[in-house]
Amino acid sequence: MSNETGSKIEFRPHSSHWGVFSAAIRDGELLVRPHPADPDPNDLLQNFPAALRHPARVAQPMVRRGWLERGPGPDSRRGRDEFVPMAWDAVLDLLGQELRRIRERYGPGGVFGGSYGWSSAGRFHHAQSQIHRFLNTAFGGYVASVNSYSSGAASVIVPYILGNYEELTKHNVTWEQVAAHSDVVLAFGGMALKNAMVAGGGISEHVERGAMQAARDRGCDFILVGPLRSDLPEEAGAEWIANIPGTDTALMLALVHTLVVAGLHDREFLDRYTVGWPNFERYLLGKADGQPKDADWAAPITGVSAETIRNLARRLHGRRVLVTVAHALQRAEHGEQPVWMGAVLAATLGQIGLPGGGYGYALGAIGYYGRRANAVPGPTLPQGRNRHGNFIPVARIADMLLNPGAEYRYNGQTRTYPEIRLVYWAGGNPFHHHQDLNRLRQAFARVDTLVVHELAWTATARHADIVLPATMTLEREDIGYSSHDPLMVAMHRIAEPYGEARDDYDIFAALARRLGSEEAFTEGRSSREWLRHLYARTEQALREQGCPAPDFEAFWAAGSLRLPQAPDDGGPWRAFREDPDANPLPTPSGRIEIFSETVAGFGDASCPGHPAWLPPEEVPGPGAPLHLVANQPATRLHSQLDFGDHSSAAKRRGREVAAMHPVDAAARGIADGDVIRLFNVRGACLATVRLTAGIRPGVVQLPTGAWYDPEDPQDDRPLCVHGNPNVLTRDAGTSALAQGCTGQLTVVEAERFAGNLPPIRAFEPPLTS
Ligand SMILES: Nc1nc2c(c(=O)[nH]1)N[C@H]1C(S)=C(S)[C@@H](COP(=O)(O)OP(=O)(O)OC[C@H]3O[C@@H](n4cnc5c(=O)[nH]c(N)nc54)[C@H](O)[C@@H]3O)O[C@H]1N2
Ligand SMILES: Nc1nc2c(c(=O)[nH]1)N[C@H]1C(S)=C(S)[C@@H](COP(=O)(O)OP(=O)(O)OC[C@H]3O[C@@H](n4cnc5c(=O)[nH]c(N)nc54)[C@H](O)[C@@H]3O)O[C@H]1N2
Ligand SMILES: [Mo]
Repeated sequence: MSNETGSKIEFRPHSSHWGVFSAAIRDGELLVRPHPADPDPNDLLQNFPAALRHPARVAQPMVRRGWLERGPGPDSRRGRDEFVPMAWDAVLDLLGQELRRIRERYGPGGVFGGSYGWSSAGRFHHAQSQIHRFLNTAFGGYVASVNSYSSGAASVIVPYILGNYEELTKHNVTWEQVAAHSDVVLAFGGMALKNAMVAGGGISEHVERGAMQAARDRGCDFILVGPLRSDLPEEAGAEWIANIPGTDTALMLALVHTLVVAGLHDREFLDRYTVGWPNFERYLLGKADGQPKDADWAAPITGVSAETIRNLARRLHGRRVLVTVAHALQRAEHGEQPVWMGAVLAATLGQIGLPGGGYGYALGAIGYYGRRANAVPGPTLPQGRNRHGNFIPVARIADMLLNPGAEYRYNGQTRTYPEIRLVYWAGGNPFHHHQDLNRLRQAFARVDTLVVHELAWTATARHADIVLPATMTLEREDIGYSSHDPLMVAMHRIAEPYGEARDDYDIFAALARRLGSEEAFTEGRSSREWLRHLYARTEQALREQGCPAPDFEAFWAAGSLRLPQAPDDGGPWRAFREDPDANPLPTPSGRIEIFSETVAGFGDASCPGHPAWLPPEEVPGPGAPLHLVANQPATRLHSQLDFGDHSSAAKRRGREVAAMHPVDAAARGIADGDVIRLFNVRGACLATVRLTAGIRPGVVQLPTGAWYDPEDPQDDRPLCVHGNPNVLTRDAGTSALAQGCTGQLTVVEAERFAGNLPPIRAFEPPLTS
């Protein structure tokens, strides 16, 4: 490539979930520049340069020794075994044979192909779409997963109470409205700028900081409710109410109670736009259980004084109030409740459907929320139809593998876990995303075969039987597109593939050939032909709307295309407010449901018919007196490119940094910069501690994403020396309704780590022979 000679440097356009950029290679080094029009670009892009040729990359196909010698079958040596390199043709033959064996003996129901994960931004080489398409078109289907780790509880409850979940996050209150109209933004869990840095499919403009600054300049008050002061940026100038984690529902109940007894609730709104208020009000006022949910009741539960709660409630009355609830709140026990109760609070204030007011669920959590939608569709790879049809709620994977045939509740149904023989993953990292990793290891020991496509030696790859090296985004051509960012990007290839890495598409095409279904999978197209084909949909829509519609060659040469966007019209809730009979919500009653007959009818005590305070099972106590908040990392997307420079530079003593209050540290003889051991009944990890008054006492925060690094992989419950909080989190569903992930919160104890510091080996390739 001419740009690798060092003489001629040509920056080429590319994109990632954490920003649009251009890149070039000079003297063998990758240079990355953010998109020039981005008002607030982020440094996550700086994870690319060191990552591109890092030894943590997977260089060639590998097969686990035990699997090779003994054949498929349950094996507790997964994650403890060495690997044998194999040539591509041989490994593809072997895997093709294994896939045939599974299909003949067990059918598609023997394969778990959910393959949850964010993969990369390009819409064609999106690994999760590729694997689903492969399993559907060339294998006959698979056991799938539904919902996400992001919004497991919200996405199930919202259709019963508010309407369409996608519309709630993507077609509702925008940042433009916040800047222009909101008087008060009451943000449960905040809206940390680090989170909005990221948007699936790519993002060319980070607008959140500017919008908060503009709102603030206009006199808008930001109020942050949550354990970390950094959950709102300085630009917001927020007041901080540091409640006990997991208690927001009680706080919201007390706010509503205060409004109701003072007669400050919007009766007209509640009558006209909601159903079930009287039923809920009986609970609120304590008519049902003798306990009014007032500020005095909530104070000891939430750790917020009754006076603070009452004052806050009064300040909300009569102003344009936006209530936001971070995804994080529902990634916890009874996570459905704060989602529902946030909507009830916004309804009590009569604000839903007003510009800059109402309910901005998850606003700020991801860069494509609170933005205008594109007026034309983007490229998406058709996944084909899954004729098998069975699924699990995504976060129940370990339960499924450990309990085949067992019954469980989900969304009003009693379902049965299938018996899985082969697990196939491409584009996700369950050793990043799942909870209770020691339990996950046991679960993965149960299957016959675990196949992983990866660009790097994640813990998931290390636990696999067959590891196929995938290219990373910089090594292939693609199209970057997100439904709420106006820039569609022609992602040019920046570098040659690492080692023997191949595109997921080419790997699946070669396997499809071995299964006799190559044509069904590829439709006879090369990657470049697919890009042209997928682009055509956008081109046609542009032409139909009378917009400039460059052909693929022109788009590719230009490097990007600015798309028309839809007006910021407030979405279904604005229309509903204007005329609830003409524009009913798609809930069972067509109204906002404060009591849901449907949910009540499921009869699950863990999610009753109206929002309620349901005390969690897991609370701080002897042995684990501290809350642990395991939130999103600021320096990377999840576990991706944790071996990159930006992520590495933020670590201390090679370990992930945990935040702790000086009072909690002093009580344990811990000083800033010490390595600490965090532990509970499930496991333990090390982290380097940073002391800060910006965290509520009694709470420790350790972000996700440091790669799982067992001190002694032979142990059943090894110490993670690097700081992965998922060795500590609990693997239990939010409720019988949604069975969502509860990884955000757990309880732990912390102590100064006095022993010799174990080395970090997470980024060294595994042993081979
Ligand atoms: N404790 C706790 N746990 C959590 C959360 C929490 O709040 N607390 N949050 C959860 C949430 S919201 C989410 S969304 C999940 C995220 O969990 P994941 O989406 O699984 O995390 P990623 O690190 O993004 O995993 C993507 C993987 O795909 C690989 N990859 C990238 N590009 C390619 C490619 O082109 N081909 C292939 N084959 N592989 C590729 C990357 O190397 C990486 O290993 O984590 C969840 N886990
Ligand atoms: N930089 C970066 N950005 C990301 C991601 C990433 O990995 N890196 N991941 C993206 C993804 S996939 C998702 S789904 C979103 C996730 O969006 P969120 O789930 O909203 O993000 P988190 O950072 O996990 O949590 C936000 C904050 O909620 C607070 N919090 C936790 N528990 C409670 C509680 O009980 N009550 C209150 N009031 N506050 C609480 C924590 O202090 C935490 O910092 O982020 C996205 N953005
Ligand atoms: Mo997520």
